[in-house]
Amino acid sequence: MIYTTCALDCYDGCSIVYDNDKISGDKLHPVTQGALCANVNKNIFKEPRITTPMINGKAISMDEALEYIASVVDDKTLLWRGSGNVAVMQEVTNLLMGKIDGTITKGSLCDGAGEAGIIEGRGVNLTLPLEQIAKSEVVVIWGRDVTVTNRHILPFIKDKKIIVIDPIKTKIAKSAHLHIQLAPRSDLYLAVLLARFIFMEELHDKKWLDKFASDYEEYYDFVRTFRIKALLALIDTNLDTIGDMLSLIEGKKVVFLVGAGVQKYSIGNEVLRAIDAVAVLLGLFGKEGCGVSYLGDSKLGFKNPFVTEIKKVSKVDTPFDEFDSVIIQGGNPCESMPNTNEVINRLENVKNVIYFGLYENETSRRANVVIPAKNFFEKNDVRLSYGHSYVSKINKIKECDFGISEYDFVREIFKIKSFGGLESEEYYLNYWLDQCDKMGNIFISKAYRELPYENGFGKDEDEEFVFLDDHDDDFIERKKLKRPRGYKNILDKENSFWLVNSKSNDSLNTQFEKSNRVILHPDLGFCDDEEVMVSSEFGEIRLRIKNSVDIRIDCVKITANTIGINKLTPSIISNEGHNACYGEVKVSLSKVLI
Ligand SMILES: Nc1nc2c(c(=O)[nH]1)N[C@H]1C(S)=C(S)[C@@H](COP(=O)(O)OP(=O)(O)OC[C@H]3O[C@@H](n4cnc5c(=O)[nH]c(N)nc54)[C@H](O)[C@@H]3O)O[C@H]1N2
Ligand SMILES: Nc1nc2c(c(=O)[nH]1)N[C@H]1C(S)=C(S)[C@@H](COP(=O)(O)OP(=O)(O)OC[C@H]3O[C@@H](n4cnc5c(=O)[nH]c(N)nc54)[C@H](O)[C@@H]3O)O[C@H]1N2
Ligand SMILES: [Mo]
Repeated sequence: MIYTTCALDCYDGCSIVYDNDKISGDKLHPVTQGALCANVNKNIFKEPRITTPMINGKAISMDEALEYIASVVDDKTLLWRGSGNVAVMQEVTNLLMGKIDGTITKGSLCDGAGEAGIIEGRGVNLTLPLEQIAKSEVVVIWGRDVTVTNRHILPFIKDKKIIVIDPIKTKIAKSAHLHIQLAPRSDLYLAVLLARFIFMEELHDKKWLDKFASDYEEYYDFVRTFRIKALLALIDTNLDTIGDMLSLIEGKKVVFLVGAGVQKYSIGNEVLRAIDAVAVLLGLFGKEGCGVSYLGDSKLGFKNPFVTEIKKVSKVDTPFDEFDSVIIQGGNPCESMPNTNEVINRLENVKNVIYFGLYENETSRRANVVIPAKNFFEKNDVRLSYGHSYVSKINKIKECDFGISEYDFVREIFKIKSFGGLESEEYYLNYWLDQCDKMGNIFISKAYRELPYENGFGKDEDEEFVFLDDHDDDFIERKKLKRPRGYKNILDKENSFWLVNSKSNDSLNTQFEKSNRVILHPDLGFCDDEEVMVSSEFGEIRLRIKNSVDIRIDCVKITANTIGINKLTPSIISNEGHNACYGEVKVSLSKVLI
């Protein structure tokens, strides 16, 4: 029997037991509790792997491939790393970039805008322990699709009063006590409105605020600069609903589970800061059963042996064409990055596109050098988590006679180029583990706090919460729709829909099952399975219709595993946190003329 851990990019980071050639969820792990999702149980084994290194479509040996890569990488090389595997050893390739004076990326396709907002307000992004979530009375699920992306949290929120804030009637919204089906990109306004009514109804915790967030009167002035009627219209809600929400949370132990969905916008940082402010006003930080949970900073508190001084370019709007060689590791930018038409154009001007991954995809097809990787069952590693504070070892459970691990890749290229200074794999693995605390036989992150922000905000817990005091938004100005040409618009009304991004059960971003669906409201008059052209100012894709009453009529939902989705999305960068803004786009629909 061997214990290991799932390295897929997910809140849950499950602990796995390997026995008799079978895997199962670790029953004793506090988060996994014996259950694994379809992605690890099934999909990962079904997906055909890349087994041979290739140069220009010709199969070659691994040694030849590594010799070739060693001969082309230099100071005009970019490493673009995705999050196909989120374990710590992925970053060992930074050491190679350091040696060759190469370039890596900065910014995030994922949670960076929200994290920037949290840091502005709280000073540091601490993870709210699941044990505190379990002690709450009311759970506000705000832009997180827990039954899809974070299902191991479900036992911790069972039997609680649930409020869901999401433009989609998600599975959990259907059984919630209250679902606010707000317009996309209006979360900031909802949080501002909630704050206003908290003040008006004197629900704020003055005693606590005087100590931990004493600028609250100024925040009251700030939230009063917004007109209530205008806010209600933007959010598409009414005063009764706001009242219902406040009466559910008043005087209760409340946790907010905020997901990536609220911050895929240029103002994503402000959204998190305004949501935090709602919790702050109610005095919900640093107390049992209370707090705001977001995607945590899993490396917080650790010394990272892979941080070296390296040049950086944007991960969101990457100037690939400024490099001679681009190494793409653990990612699929030709599908996952925004504005993929532009990504593909730029990559076409790169001499050497080196794809280092597990599966064939739109990116591997455009690479002239392909290196098969090993998956997380085939190498040792250490897994931190953005959903909880447990740290687990990834232990190799099987040998694989093809592919190469990231550590071996770096070691071989160091050898060929006679670079020194690389420590053993063991050394790096222990470097991470040795920094952890231990609870019984479970490793736990250095940044773990039983009650985060109990003594205050900031790195040293001696600062106050910093409220948002400015709001500047030019989205309405930028949102100029171009109508698609060559297709007849069939809608009489304004043909402009929010693109709602979310994930799917049977995929992990672009890995595993693919979709070709656009989900929209039946009142738009399309038939199921009908083909439609979805267009934005950046590109267009053909998809098949799936009607659903769970979606607002002004939205279309396309999941992250849909082929071509990012032809529609903009490569703009969030105001703070250098994040992608997948939601900041309106699309139009046209019937496909046969
Ligand atoms: N429209 C839209 N786009 C999105 C999102 C969205 O919500 N909507 N979500 C965004 C988010 S949150 C994220 S995190 C990004 C993710 O985007 P990416 O980081 O590009 O991740 P994936 O698309 O999952 O591609 C992962 C690839 O990693 C490879 N891989 C897996 N394991 C390993 C390994 O151990 N070693 C190596 N070398 N390779 C490996 C696999 O071949 C796989 O193809 O996508 C973003 N894109
Ligand atoms: N099965 C599975 N699990 C995954 C992943 C996967 O691909 N598949 N991906 C992993 C990754 S990389 C990440 S980052 C996490 C992300 O997981 P989550 O934090 O759950 O984030 P998303 O799935 O991006 O979006 C969550 C919800 O936000 C809603 N939403 C969209 N726009 C808005 C808005 O403007 N306001 C509000 N209030 N809600 C909005 C969507 O309808 C959706 O229900 O999940 C991880 N877990
Ligand atoms: Mo993500």
